[in-house]
Amino acid sequence: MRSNLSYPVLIILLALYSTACGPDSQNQAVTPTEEVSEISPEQIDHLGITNPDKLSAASKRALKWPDVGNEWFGEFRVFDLKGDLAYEEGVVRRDPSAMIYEEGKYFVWYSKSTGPSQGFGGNVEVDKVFPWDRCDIWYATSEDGWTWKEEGPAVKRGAKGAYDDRSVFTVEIMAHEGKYYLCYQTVKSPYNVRVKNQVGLAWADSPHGPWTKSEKPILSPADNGVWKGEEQNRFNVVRKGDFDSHKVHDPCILHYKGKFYLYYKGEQMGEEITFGGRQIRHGVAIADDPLGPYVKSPYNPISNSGHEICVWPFQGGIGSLITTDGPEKNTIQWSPDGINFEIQSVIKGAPHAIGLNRALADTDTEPFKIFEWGLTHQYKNSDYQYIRRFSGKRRVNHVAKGASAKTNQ
Ligand code: AAL
Repeated sequence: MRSNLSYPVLIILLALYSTACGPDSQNQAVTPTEEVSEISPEQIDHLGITNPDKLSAASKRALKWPDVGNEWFGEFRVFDLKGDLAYEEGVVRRDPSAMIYEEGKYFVWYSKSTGPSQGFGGNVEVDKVFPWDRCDIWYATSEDGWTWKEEGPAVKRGAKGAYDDRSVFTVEIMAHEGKYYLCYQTVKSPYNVRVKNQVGLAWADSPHGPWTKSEKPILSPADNGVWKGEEQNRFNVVRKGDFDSHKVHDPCILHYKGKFYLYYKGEQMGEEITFGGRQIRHGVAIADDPLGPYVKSPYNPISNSGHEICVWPFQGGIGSLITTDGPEKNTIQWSPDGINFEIQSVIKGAPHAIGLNRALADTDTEPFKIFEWGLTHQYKNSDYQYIRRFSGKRRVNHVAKGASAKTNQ
């Protein structure tokens, strides 16, 4: 039976516990030294705890959960697009940017390449190693977000010898004070396993371009990792270095608190598989001017999980969708300052490589509004990916078939 008593301070000391009871005691949970304080009768009732004197490790964690409701909890559905962005055999279209709305149309930018990829087994000088290798950045427009017209290339690979001569891909758009900024990944040839990836920037006065490219990358990997041996093996390291010592990926610039926050995904030399999957973390670099210089935050990494960057301003802070890799994958997080993110909800799994709809109205009113609809990509197979549309909805109840949502929640 549940107790109605208040439990002002319950201190659980593993040291005390292990000497008193031993770790194999049947009635005690084995937990690290931990303090649980101020358990209210409401919390005990809400969490369904049987006996507050005997808290399992799971109940102790539950007692530390933030006091959030289901505002950040929701589900996604994905649909095919029409027109030029419908699946096209032999063509890769992937990693859509956010959408902006100009001239009565939605605009999106994306990576485009053709033909299958051969991987790293052959001659990387001539092969296409990944679907995102040998890409240029293209753009498309749509009046309704369903039927799209491909307008042509926006940013092409650089001339031989340039830092972006091999591929430009995984782009994001920022519209700011009448100007347009595309930030994107770059690779210089040869695209081998140990190649470093950087971030480039291009700007224009119109979403149709013409685009001026930065002469140098605006972001590069940390240079404090050390490869071991000469073999093209990214797991062999003398020292791994920072979370972004190998690659800086998935850049996305937000105008925030009068500055420009460039969020990105880091890949580390000597990446490991952890209990949450690949060791992937996000970082941020901040500039006073959209063209940079971008200075990496000393608080990096700012996530311990994730993959493609999906960030948006929300109620004075920044929201972030964390997918694919790491112990906190499939969570939506929020930070009051763009740096210190906390989990707000755990979701079933969201579409990957989301291109948010920056034109949606009232996205500050409730957290899931930003996911009303947007773009994503999907793998047809390992060679070909195509762009699709998602819609997301906050979820507030779980209703049995035939029952009413009012009576069966
Ligand atoms: C994506 C992104 C980056 C990677 C590749 C293409 O999911 O993280 O863009 O480089 O895969």
